[in-house]
Amino acid sequence: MFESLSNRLERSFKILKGEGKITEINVAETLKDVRRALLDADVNYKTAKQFTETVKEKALGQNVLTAVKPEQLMVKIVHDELASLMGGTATDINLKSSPAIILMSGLQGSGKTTFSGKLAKLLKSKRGKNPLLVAGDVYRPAAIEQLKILGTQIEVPVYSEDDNKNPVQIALNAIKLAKQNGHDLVIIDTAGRLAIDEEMMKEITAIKDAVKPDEILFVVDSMTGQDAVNTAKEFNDRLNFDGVVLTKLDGDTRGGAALSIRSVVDKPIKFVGTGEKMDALDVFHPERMADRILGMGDIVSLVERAQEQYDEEEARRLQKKIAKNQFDFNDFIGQIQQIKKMGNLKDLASMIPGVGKAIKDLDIDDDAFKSIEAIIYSMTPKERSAPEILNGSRRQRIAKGSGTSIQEVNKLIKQFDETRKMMKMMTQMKGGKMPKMRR
Ligand SMILES: Nc1nc2c(ncn2[C@@H]2O[C@H](COP(=O)(O)OP(=O)(O)OP(=O)(O)O)[C@@H](O)[C@H]2O)c(=O)[nH]1
Ligand SMILES: [Mg+2]
Repeated sequence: MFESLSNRLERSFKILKGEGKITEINVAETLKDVRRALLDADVNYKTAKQFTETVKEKALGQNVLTAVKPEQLMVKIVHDELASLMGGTATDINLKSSPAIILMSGLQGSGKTTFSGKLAKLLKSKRGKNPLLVAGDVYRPAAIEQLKILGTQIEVPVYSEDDNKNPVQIALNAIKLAKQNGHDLVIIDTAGRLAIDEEMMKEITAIKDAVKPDEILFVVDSMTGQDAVNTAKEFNDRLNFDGVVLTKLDGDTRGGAALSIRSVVDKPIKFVGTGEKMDALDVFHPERMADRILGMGDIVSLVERAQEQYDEEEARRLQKKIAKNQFDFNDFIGQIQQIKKMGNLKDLASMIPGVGKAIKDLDIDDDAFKSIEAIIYSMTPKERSAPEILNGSRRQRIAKGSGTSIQEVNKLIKQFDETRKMMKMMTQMKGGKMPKMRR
């Protein structure tokens, strides 16, 4: 799977081999190569550009970890960004209603009928569901037959009406029957259609409006690369589907669809098909897919361990300084950087239970630290490490240099002193334990 992309990325990381650290220059060279690899894998141009820009920012903003080499750090950053590009965490399908109704959509031959069977089998065996498959492709008698054969194979009943050419009615009748017979899951297979075929698009919209599905899944052949992404966009504009199923990942697909769909339609990939057999179905996990693409799981965990260790050492170092009342402005600015790295302040604060609602209308943004940072950066290194020496004339100079006022500088220093005292007290109270900092 994605073999050529894997090889190309691996080669890109080699550019950093032997380099002492990540610099503007070597990172640019590496990422030029990464971008080319992505484009060759048929990743959307904008997506590839955005991707390398994010990686660059992360790479240059990293702490220098002595335990890992620049190329290893780069593997880890690219890995995490690949996972985040594909949606970050796995997204489950919605099966809360009874019966839960799942509607298939997609182009001809994309794999809808095969996937309908696979999904019924998976949800029956792994989630204890009692599914009913519905033959909603009324245009080809062979299509109904195909679903019936699959149904027999996986021992799931198939609802069909051989003489009825109205898929809306068939779907409604099937749901009625499902309720009578205690099926808690209804999977509606539909005919393949082109987004440009207005009649056919109206038909699936009518089915959607009539049955109000809990999940509309868009099934797409991953071999079609960028076309898959474009079709996804067209179907999504019409149907506002809930998730994507990527089929035929067992072939020599280059990976473009898997990597670009999320960033183009902003809908999660939920399943991947990896063969023609009824059990060739995987729940999609962005992290695991990133592992597979890079095939460098050991490096990723190595860097993770080093980062954790760095955090622990850093916390220990700070703790010592606080206990000795040596916490200075360098540490202070380091802490501010850490907080900023964790992301948007308002988002962070709203994760604290009860705080979210309270700060909804408050204007907290990441500029909150701007003047604090400006003041600290206007201090000399000596002043930062020995704040005691900050007399009146030094404060005057800092205010001028940072574009703030002497009052603001005084206020910050006073707050800093108080914080320092409080931190010292806290470490004494808690027996010297500091909470671990996370990046
Ligand atoms: N290798 C491979 N083949 C697949 C996969 N999924 C489906 N197929 C094959 O692709 C072909 C088309 O699959 P169908 O399930 O009939 O596709 P469909 O979307 O229902 O097609 P229409 O009903 O004609 O629109 C069949 O030969 C399947 O066996 C997959 O994940 N891997
Ligand atoms: Mg079909």
